[in-house]
Amino acid sequence: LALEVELRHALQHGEFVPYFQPIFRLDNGEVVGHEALLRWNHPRRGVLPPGDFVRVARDCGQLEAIDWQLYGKACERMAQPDAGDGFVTINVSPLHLRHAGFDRQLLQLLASSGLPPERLLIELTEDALLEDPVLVRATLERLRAAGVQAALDDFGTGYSSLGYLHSLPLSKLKIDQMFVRELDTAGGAGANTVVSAILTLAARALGIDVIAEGIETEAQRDALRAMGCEFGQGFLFGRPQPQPHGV
Ligand code: G
Ligand code: G
Ligand code: MN
Ligand code: NA
Repeated sequence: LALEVELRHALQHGEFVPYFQPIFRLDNGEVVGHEALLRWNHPRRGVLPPGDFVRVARDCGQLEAIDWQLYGKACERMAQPDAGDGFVTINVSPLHLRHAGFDRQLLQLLASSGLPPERLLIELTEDALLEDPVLVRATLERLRAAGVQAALDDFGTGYSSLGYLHSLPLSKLKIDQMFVRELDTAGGAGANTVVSAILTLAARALGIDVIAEGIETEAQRDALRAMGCEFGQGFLFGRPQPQPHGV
C-alpha cells in the first residue's frame, strides 16, 4: 500500500525515466537504434529496475500511466539532434493493446514529441499478440500505415509461432537472451540449431530483421555473425544508460 502511494507521487513528479541500450550491426559495429527501458529514478533509493515495482504498479492500475510517461520522455529525448537518427524501441505490454485507442494515443505522443513515426518501433511479446487478435492486427496495421513498426520481443520463450511473422505486420524479431547465453556453452549445439532456423525463416524467407539480445561475449557475437544474424544488443556493446550511445 505504501508503494502504491509512492508510485502515484512518483508519477506526478516525473520520476519514471528511460534508460537507453544501444542496438548494433554485428558486422561493422554501427549503432542502428536503442531500446528504451523503464527505470524509476527514486529520490532516496536511487535508480530502480522494473522488477522492483512493475508488478505492484500493474496490480494497482498505474502501469499504463507509468509507461506513457516513459514513452513520452523516450521519444522526446530521441527527437533531439544529438541522439542521432536511429530508431528507438519501446516495450508495449498486453495492457495497452487491450485499448482500442492505443494507436491514436501513440501517434499523438509522437506528434507532440517531434519524433518521426518511422523512427519508433514497438516491442511486443507473444502474449500481447494473443490478447485479442482482431484488435491487435487492426492496431498494428494502422500504426504501420502511419510509419510505426513493430517487433516481436523475447522470441523463443513463448509459443514462438513463426506464423505470427507472416500473418501480422511485424518487421523485426528479437531472439531471447536465453538462446544467446547457450551459444558458446556445452549445450551450444541445440541453441545454434534453433537460432539458425530462426534466421533462415525470419531473415531469409520473410525479410524480417533479427536482433539477438543479451550478447555478453565476443564468442557469442562471432557465432551469431557467422550464422548470418545482422543485429545485436547486450552488455558487450553497452548497458542501458540514461543517455543515448555516444552522448
Ligand atoms: O530493463 P530490464 O533492465 O531490467 O527490464 C526488465 C523487464 O522489464 C523486461 O522484461 C522488460 O521487458 C520490462 N520492461 C522494460 N521496460 C519496460 C517498460 O517500459 N514498460 C514495462 N511495462 N515493462 C518494461
Ligand atoms: O524483456 P526485454 O527483452 O525487453 O528486457 C530486456 C532486459 O534484458 C533488460 O532487463 C535489460 O537490462 C536486459 N539485458 C540487456 N542486455 C543484457 C545482457 O547482455 N545480459 C543480461 N543478462 N541482460 C541484459
Ligand atoms: Mn524488449
Ligand atoms: Na526481449
